[in-house]
Amino acid sequence: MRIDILTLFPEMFRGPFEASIIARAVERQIVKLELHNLRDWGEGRHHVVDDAPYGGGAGMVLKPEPIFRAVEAVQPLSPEPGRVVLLTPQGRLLTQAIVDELAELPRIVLICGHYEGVDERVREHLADDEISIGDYVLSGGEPAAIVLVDALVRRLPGALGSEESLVEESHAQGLLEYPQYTRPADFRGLGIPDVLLSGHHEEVRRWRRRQSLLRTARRRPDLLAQALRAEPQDEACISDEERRWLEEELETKLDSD
Ligand code: 6GU
Repeated sequence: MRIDILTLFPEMFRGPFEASIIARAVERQIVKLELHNLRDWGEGRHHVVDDAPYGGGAGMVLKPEPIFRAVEAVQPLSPEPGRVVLLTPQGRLLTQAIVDELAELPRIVLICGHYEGVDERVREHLADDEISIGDYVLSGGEPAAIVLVDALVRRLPGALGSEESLVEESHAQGLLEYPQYTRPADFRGLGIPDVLLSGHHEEVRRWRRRQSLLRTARRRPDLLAQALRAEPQDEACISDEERRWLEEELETKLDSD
């Protein structure tokens, strides 16, 4: 996969891209990450990229010309044109399903918005997709682009080591992770659940699954509702026995539709 990133702050990416799983994936040529400074396509001698909003108001708006020119210059750098994704708080909320969809593409071009916003014509006539990483305001799209790249890269074949992939597989999709412990078994008088020391693999598996369900029910009722609606072949799907156990534990009835 190739990801081109158009940004006014390429330096924000260097640290995150030079560490851990992303750096290793780049090294293994599983992903090609190309940073481009939008200012290179700025207007005039001062490479201006922003201007005041029509209609007045505070802040500056990213001008359309530098962004259109940048995309038009970057798309031909590789044979297949990339999906143009604008990172903005108005975008569709990023989920694992969206990450998995984007991870199938051979190429993506990310545009990082900044200042008070981006000229609407970029959204309407240049971007194929708009993504937000959550309902809070960032100063720019850069941290969101880093989040998206991280989530994408770990889905690419070969990006994770065998141990990391195993962790991925054991994580019930659509449910929160169960509690994890490592040595020592007694940390300052704080113990760990006995079942984890029992050596009964089936018991451990059942305990973890139930912890996942309980945690999801208490912290993310929205995710639990989705899992309760899942098809039987889905790993998140909750059996009748599990549902009854959960209802007892929560002392409440759960909707079955
Ligand atoms: Cl993609 N950009 C900005 N500026 N803020 C955000 C965001 C993006 N996603 C959540 N908040």
